[in-house]
Amino acid sequence: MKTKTSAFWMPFTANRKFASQPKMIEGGDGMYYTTEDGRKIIDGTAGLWCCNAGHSRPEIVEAVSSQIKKLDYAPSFQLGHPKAFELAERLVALSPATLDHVFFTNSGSESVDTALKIALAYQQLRGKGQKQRLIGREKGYHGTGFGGISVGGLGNNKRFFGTALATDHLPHTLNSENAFSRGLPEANKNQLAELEAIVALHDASTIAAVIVEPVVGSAGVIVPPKGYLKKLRELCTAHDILLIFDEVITAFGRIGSAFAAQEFEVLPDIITTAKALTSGVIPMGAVFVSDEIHETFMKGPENAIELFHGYTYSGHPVAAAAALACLDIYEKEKLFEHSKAISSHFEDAAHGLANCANVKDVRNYGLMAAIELNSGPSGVGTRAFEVFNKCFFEKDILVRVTGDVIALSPPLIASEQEITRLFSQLAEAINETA
Ligand code: PXG
Repeated sequence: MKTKTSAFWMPFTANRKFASQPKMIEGGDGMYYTTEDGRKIIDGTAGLWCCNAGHSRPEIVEAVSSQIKKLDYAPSFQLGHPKAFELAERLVALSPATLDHVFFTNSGSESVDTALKIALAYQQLRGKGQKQRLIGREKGYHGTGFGGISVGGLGNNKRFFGTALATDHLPHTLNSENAFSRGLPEANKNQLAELEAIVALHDASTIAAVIVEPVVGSAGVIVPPKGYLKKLRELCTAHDILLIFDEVITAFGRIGSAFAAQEFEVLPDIITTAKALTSGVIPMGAVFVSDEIHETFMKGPENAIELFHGYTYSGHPVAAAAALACLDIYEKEKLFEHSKAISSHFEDAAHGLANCANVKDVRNYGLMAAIELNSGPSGVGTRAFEVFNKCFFEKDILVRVTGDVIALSPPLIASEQEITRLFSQLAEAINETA
């Protein structure tokens, strides 16, 4: 029976276009989705960059169902349940040393808002209350809360919704001279000069934090130039500004290490995560906070609430059970190591599309890749959207499209053969759309 589509107002979707040609997914298993018409398609995007362990893993299904039977819900306000504490301990064992405290949320957007609020409150608590400005970056995506869109750098996500917070933005690092770079592009421009200019303009005494995605996801896999993140850390430290890494996409093996902070050997003060924390099975996010920041809050009278912030579902037992089962899979199957091991095959496969029709750039790091096309005759995004449709309906692969960029981020369980097939099907779709 055809599904009725009018009641569900779909997020970030051309709703009327969708209704005219719905793309429905009815099942998931490992690397594959099953479509409404019964085709098995390769999931080239891990859902929305989140299903790192693959779909419908029996171990997670079992952990979730037995948790619901035992304890479906318990508050985390002035109460606790053991799974949330167990999960926090497991997580800080994975995170960079000194980021030893975890605040639970339910999404990446909530993780970002939480991180920004902690940064602002921290500055007040240590007597630097003037430090209230937040610095994001052009093309940054930090979710859709008012905090996230304020520091975010994508015009469409901001322009209808006012200007909530005091912000400024670093320039993005996409540079056409570096087109077709494999992995990290060369640092052939001083892309952080603007941070010095921003500090000169507003003064460091008014700036609380800088937030960046270590590798930009949503805006089309923009890989940091060599040395950029280290330099950013140095400048933040020199000006007494907190550095927040938004790792909602990059954490949990997407680029080979548990966190991008470890991959790039740069220690931020706060890391935001969500998505692959539970492999997308149950919504959950986690914000990792440094000892120094946490300590600053843990002063004052012991009976006083230290941070007036939290969510009904912070540390939800079923989400915590899903996350623990998911971390077990990552560990047992060595999926972060596997992700790293197959990343050079993935890189070769992605750059194998450099000569396909209308390809303008190929970018990659870890298991993230972007194939950027020249805009089609009917405007930005139309050609890439056509490729997306062809992939879904004819080539049996799922890819992600933003603007003219086709993004790939398969589950970490992908085999070399599946990656080869994913890119060869995509190459056909691109050439047939020329
Ligand atoms: N930060 C980053 C870096 C993200 O990528 C969020 C925050 C917000 O997370 P939630 O869970 O609130 O959606 C994200 C989300 C895409 C795409 O296709 C990317 C995201 C979400 C949906 C689609 O690029 N990233």
